[in-house]
Amino acid sequence: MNTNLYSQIQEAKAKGQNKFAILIDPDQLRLGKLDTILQNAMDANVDYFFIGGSLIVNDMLDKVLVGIRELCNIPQILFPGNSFQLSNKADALLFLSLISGRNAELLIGKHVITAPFLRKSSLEIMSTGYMLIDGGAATTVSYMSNTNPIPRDKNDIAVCTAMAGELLGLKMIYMDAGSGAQTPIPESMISAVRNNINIPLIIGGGIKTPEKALANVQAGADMIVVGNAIENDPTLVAELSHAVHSMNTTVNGFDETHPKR
Ligand code: 1GP
Repeated sequence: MNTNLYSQIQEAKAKGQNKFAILIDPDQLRLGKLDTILQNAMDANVDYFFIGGSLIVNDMLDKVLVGIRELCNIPQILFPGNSFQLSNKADALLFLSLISGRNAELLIGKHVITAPFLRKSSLEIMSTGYMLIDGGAATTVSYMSNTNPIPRDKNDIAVCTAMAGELLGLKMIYMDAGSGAQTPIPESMISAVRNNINIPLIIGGGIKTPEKALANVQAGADMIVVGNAIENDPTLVAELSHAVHSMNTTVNGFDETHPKR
């Protein structure tokens, strides 16, 4: 069981090394594709799996977590769309507070309900300020959360929101255009936020190409998350992972903080 993923993320950030995570939504996943995605992820040194979705309608969560664990040792981080998406079978949990919204339930309400379970669980808890950014069309997460995303041309709102999250003591900021977003987060917003916070910055939503992933890390993202594009085409894993890791310092050809598995 991995118990110190946050330290790993912080150390990588301090060394200027970027991380790549694949989002696996147990609802969307056709299980036939899981084996291919896992093999490609191991071959390409993917750093993490994020597991979750806005609307898990089946009971696949535990099955997916166990299935992945049997086949590979890439850490699994829960990215829950609601308080039912919890499982001790994962390594860690993004304890998300939806700081771009004004829905009290998602700022603190659900957290109160889940705190007793989390206190007893073996999960590493990573408190994360979650910021929805307008990705060009209404996404499941904006509808389900009953919140408005931050307009994509309002860098100042994004910066102030992320700064507030850091000042509140949150450990990471996750800016998300929403799964399947038509338009990913603009690089100008990523760099504006990067220049004003010190905690790790995760970027996701609508990233479909290695070029976009690279542009995002060049703009200051510490971690890139891709889901849909990989579900549609698992062969993209290698190029995306390579692009995200391409700026990392290497030792003897290998990422210093990411030994080949
Ligand atoms: C969504 O950031 C993730 O929360 C990934 O989005 O599925 O569009 O890659 P995509």
